[in-house]
Amino acid sequence: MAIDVGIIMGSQSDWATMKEAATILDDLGIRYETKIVSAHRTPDRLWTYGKTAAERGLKVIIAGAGGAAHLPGMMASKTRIPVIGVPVQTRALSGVDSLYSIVQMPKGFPVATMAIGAAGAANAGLMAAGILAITDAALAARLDAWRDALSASIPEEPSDD
Ligand code: RP5
Repeated sequence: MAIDVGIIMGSQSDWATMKEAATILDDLGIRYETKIVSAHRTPDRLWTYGKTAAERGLKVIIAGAGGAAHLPGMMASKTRIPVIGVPVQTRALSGVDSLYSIVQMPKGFPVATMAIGAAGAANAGLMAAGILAITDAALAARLDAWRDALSASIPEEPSDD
């Protein structure tokens, strides 16, 4: 079976955050791979990944990085496959550095940038699901059910517990 989504990250230390995207894809039955691909430490790996992503059949790439977070943008420069960027929260600047590094792409090479940290990674999984659901009715039904379940879990009134 073909892999639809590539989850890539700049470092092993990003995995705790990027796992949130993987969990969503697991919940929705979406096939994915996970790779460490660093714009600065493994630039050749980045190049090869971007160059072969379309021919390998990937449909969406989720890219997370922190600090000088060039991975999502560089990947978007190398492949036409939609790239969803996740700014990983950093200790020094709380992830604002990551966010600014990812979001301010020049015209021509977009990155769909999520929120900083775990919520952004989970939303990246949901965004990938939404893109894939356009052409996959069964996935669309699973995604609708996931959204309905989340809505149903929200109480109507606050409690002291
Ligand atoms: C970035 O530098 C990575 O994406 C990571 O968020 C950050 C720190 O990496 P480590 O020093 O923890 O490997 O390239």
